[in-house]
Amino acid sequence: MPKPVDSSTRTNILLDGLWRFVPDSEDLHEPWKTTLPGSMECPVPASYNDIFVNPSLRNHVGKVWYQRICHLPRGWDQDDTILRFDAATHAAEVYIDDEHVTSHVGGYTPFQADISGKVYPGRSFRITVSVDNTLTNETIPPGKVITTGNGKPSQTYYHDFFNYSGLSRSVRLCSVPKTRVEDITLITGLEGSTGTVIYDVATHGDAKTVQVELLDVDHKAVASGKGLKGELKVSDANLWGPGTPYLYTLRVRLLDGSTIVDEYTLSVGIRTVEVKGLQILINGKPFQFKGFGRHEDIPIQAKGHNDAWMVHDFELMKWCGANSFRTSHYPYAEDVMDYADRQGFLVIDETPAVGLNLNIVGGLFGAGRKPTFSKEFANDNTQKAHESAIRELIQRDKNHPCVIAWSITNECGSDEDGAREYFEPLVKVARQLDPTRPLTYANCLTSPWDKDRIGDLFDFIGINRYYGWYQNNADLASAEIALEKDLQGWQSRFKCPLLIMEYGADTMAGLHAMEGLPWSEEYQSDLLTMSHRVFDKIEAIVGEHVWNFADFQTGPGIIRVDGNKKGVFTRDRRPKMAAHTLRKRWTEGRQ
Ligand code: GCB
Repeated sequence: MPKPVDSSTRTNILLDGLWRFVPDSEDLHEPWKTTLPGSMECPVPASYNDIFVNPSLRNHVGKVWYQRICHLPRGWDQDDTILRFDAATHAAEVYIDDEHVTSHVGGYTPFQADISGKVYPGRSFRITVSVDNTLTNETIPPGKVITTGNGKPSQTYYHDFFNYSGLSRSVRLCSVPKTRVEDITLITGLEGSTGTVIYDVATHGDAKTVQVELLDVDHKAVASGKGLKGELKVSDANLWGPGTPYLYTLRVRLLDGSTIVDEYTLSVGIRTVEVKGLQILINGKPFQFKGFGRHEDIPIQAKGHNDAWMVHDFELMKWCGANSFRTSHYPYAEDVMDYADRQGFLVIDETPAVGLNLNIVGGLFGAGRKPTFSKEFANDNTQKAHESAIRELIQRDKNHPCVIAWSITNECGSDEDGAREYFEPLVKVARQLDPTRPLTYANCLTSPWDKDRIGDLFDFIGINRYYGWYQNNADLASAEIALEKDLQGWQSRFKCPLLIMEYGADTMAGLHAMEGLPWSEEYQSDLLTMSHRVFDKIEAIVGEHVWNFADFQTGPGIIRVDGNKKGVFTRDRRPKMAAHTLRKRWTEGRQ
């Protein structure tokens, strides 16, 4: 089902707020059959980890239980009732009263259950959900549960952000007609000044007549069509573009005679994306990316979606002069994608396939190498989970004009045996699902240009580099030489656009030093400036995304001080010196 919308035929009730909550334990038997024990309540949407003052819950491994009582409104008897979770990190089992109604694996994409016939208008019912945060070598992202010295389970993982868990996005009850719009796929194009919108509508039930209209911002119809598939043409179309996000509304109506059986509306941005030579063209014009790798990460609520923080983050990005970001390292809340559509930000939309690399630490610090693509780690089941993550991401976000590319993995072991065999089929799936958008991945330094085995499968390549930080630390002069040599290598071998997807330095806000001291605000700013000098010399570079927009929480470790500090803003969104440096470059063209 497409994202829930309100319309003349559809109603949604948000189930956000406090839910009963309890971590799983041996004492709980079929807890969905009764009221959850204890007095804990957990807010939705929020990760549960930082809500309670309880280290063992913060680091909990396994299931937690959420529960609430709902009422189905009187009058909800004609239509179907859908229970929709925008996300549950990472796996969920859902029960209505005593009955299991659905399960889902994958922490950042929506799922739903048709609960019609299990709930009754005017009567209450109980929703119970278990959310399991366990990561194994066969989940995306991967992880491993180990037993610590004191015999307790502990979740380890291969990615650099905290394994925040729970119901971090909204839950809704949706009333939808029995005959309804079930899916829409749009492809927009341009023929001279005429905009084209190819549409393909799928329905549930037997729709007699399908009427499609494209409305402008004043709600005037500018094009219309009939039937499940067709093409709309808009002469002198207003285009969706970076900073100029014109959105039309596609209104699909299913009719029985003159009765509207279902009405679904969707924002449409008419725009094109193309990779040509060393450039990425948006609406036929070369685009230069300025922006960030980000995280969904705020104090207390953690990965919980929050509109106030979202709007503020976009304002800060605009202040810097940014025009784009990557959803590193997982699909962000749908509200973020909708907002990026409306604000005219370009988004590189990434799957949660981060950590498919057993050699990052070994590669950086010279420890022994282990095979990533093997029975023991990224195996056939991992690949299946990865494929499903790609399918669910593209299904969810395929109609967003802001999404201009799919990134199917971050920093995999792309130089290793088995990497090509693992990725080639996944690239094929992604291209079948969406032949219109470029595909990319973020390359890691441990798989350099002369050893990488997958770069040619993609339309452009994302490059993550930390010269001046993990390499040539405190020596920006040598870092500059090494960075340039590295990027020249990629350009000469692959002859495709290169987007710098990560570069940066950990920085303690408030630490100042006159001369090149890593962790100081000056050093971070100097490192960015040094990198910009190099980027500006390389023709294939189509822009830069700084790592990271803001400081974020990670698992504990000797190279992390209360998280990763590479933000140009602190975790509470105060600017470091680097934010001003970026603003100068991105708004005034100064280096
Ligand atoms: C990377 C990863 C990112 C880390 C970053 C770092 O290459 O893609 O997830 O947070 O490095 O700061 O080490």
